[in-house]
Amino acid sequence: MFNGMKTTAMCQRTAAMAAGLLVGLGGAAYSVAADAPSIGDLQVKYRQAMYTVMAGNFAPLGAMAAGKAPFDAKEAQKRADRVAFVSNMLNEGFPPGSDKGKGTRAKPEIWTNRAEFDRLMQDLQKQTAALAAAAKTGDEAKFKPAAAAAGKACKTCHDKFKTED
Ligand code: ASC
Repeated sequence: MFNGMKTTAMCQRTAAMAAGLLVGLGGAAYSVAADAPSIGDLQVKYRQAMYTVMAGNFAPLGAMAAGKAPFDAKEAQKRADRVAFVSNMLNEGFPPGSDKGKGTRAKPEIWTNRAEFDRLMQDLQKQTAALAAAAKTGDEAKFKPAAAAAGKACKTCHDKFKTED
């Protein structure tokens, strides 16, 4: 009888603990799920990371092209190669559904007017390839207009498909 009561009490306590644990875990699982980035959020993060690499490498090129930094042929070639390389990856940053990710400044028109977006992206790829080729010559006179043209390709697409900074 005593043992039986004890067992019952223990069972109840164990059951209560288990229930508490489940509620706790359930709550934790719920809050993790609520805070977890969506696939769209992650796609936006990846996209923005690529553009951060683009900007980080284009900045010294822009400075050299504008005469704000001395022309350094080796540096120009290194940065231009990177910009040209990453420009060929950017398309992967705009899969269907990634129009809705957290913090994006990409306009919905990218997904509704894809042909125009693709055209501007191809122009960027062409201009950055030309910039890399110009930088490779080591000739500042060839580098400067090529950098200006690549910067213009960036800006043309931003003006059309990116919301204001
Ligand atoms: C940059 C940068 C851009 C482009 C653009 C070129 O360095 O961050 O978005 O160049 O300003 O016109």
